[in-house]
Amino acid sequence: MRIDVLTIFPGYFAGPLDTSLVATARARGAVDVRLHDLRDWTTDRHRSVDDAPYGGGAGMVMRGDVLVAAAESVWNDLPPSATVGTAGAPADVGGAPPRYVAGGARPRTVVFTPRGRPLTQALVRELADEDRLVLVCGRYEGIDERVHELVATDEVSLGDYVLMGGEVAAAAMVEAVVRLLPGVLGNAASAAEESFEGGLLEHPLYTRPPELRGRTVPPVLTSGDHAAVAAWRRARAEERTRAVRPDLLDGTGGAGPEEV
Ligand code: 6GU
Repeated sequence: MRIDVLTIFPGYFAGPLDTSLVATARARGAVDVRLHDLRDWTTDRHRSVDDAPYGGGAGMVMRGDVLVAAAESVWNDLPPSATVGTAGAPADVGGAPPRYVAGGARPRTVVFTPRGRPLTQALVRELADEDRLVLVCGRYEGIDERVHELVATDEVSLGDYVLMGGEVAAAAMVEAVVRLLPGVLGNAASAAEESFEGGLLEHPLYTRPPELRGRTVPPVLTSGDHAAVAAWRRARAEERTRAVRPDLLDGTGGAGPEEV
């Protein structure tokens, strides 16, 4: 899979991309992550990616011309010079029309925004099946509405709270998607047993030592009775889900099990 990330803070991703399983997946060629600095598509001396909102109001808005030019570049593997300043019409790349254009056919392109639909494991599974993902990180008070119309195939939020930009959400999505790619997790079963995959939160886990500050391990786990262990884990998972995420069980309010 190839993932392109468009951001004004490419340096933010150094940690997440160079750590642990994501780093290993990249080294093995399971995923090709490419970072792009949105300022490479700006047209002015100050390289500005934002401007004041039409109609007035507080805060700044991310410019649609910069984001559309960046998306068309990355979709079509064109250098910034081919699409910078093409707000009025798609880039003219020597006769042949670009394969992907804003508002037309385009790779799966996620714009991160608190107004998007929440990132769930169901969406992560869906995205893990794509050949390409383009992730667009918003900043400032918001993004020009025409970017949502012309660039986004998906609008995604990390949850019901406000961040300063989409970078954390993009890093979360990369990590969630990459761990589902073939060959990335050592033990395929561990992906299926995780919280959410069965519509429940994960049961408690224990490892050595057998006693920790006076707390022992539930005897069933050392009984050798596999059926009893499975029943105990199922009961604890249901108990925990009922206590902290009842919406996963009864379908009221939050995403139901089939949506998680
Ligand atoms: Cl994707 N962006 C911002 N700015 N805030 C958020 C978010 C995204 N998801 C939750 N809060």
